[in-house]
Amino acid sequence: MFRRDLAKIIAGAGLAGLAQTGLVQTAHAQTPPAKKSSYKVGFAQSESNNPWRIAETNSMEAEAKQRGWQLVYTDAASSAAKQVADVNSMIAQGVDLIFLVPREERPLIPAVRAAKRAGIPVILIDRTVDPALAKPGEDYLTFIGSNFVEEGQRVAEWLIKATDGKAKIIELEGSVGASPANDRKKGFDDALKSHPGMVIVASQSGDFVRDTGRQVAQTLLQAHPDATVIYAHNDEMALGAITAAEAAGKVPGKDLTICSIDGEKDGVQAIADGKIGAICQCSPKFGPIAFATAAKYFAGEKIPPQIINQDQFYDKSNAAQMVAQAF
Ligand code: GZL
Repeated sequence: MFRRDLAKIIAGAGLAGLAQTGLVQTAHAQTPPAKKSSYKVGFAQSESNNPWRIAETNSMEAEAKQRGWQLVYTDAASSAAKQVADVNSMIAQGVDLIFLVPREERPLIPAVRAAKRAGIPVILIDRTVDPALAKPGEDYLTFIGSNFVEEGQRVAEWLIKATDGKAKIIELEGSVGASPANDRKKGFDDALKSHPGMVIVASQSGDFVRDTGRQVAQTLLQAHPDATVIYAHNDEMALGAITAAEAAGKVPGKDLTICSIDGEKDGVQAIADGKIGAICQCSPKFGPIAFATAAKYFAGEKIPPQIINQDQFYDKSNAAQMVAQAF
């Protein structure tokens, strides 16, 4: 059935028509709409459940206002299914472009493909989709964000030095299925494989949320009282882990080495206070780069398939003077 239909489509509509069906991967047609004085763009946010996400939304809204573009903003409230509906609604509204933070790597792919079929470019910011199923420059215009595998590697390298290669590690993972959670785990865990003294005794999701991170840390510290390290995929969960550790009578920075990713103010301050050892930055301030990339697209410039942010690294050598610039 499929082969016969495919033959009919090729015979009838030709490759262009075939491309419209999404049956074959074609390079993302970078044919922007006619130049306008301003644009109507969608921003499909995944949720607003921590300071990082709120800072990202504020950055995007500020940039839209500064440029005088109309922003169609949606918040999926931590539901990938709702985010799919939000993107489909933007397609129906005929926006000129969609900024999307796919909450999880797979559920958003059909919506990304639907936008392409509708001729609406999608820029993935901050998080990405499963690269085995959808590729930048083909299924969507581009991905702008950090290299999450590298973030995990950088924290692991710092930790190996900080513990002389000997640690029992509790890992607090981000939201299940999210690319930063998958890749920060991969980068960190793989970097430890050549160091047998670095043992991950437990790894569980705290959903990137402070209080969930606290509850998970409390449970895992009870199960592993001999743990010497907590690696959290974001500062919010690391700050929750500090509360759990202190409630268990442990002194962060003395009994436990805590490290994480993001670089929010409270996290960098905790380094200065000696409670967190190190944080790899992951800035939420996507507004300028996201809108500048969209403006280049609308001006007919070629957009690269990936634009990778450079992340700072905070430890006791620079935290005190860097707190002011943290988000
Ligand atoms: C990373 C971003 C993550 C942050 C978390 O780009 O998707 O989501 O690290 C946030 O703090 O919840």
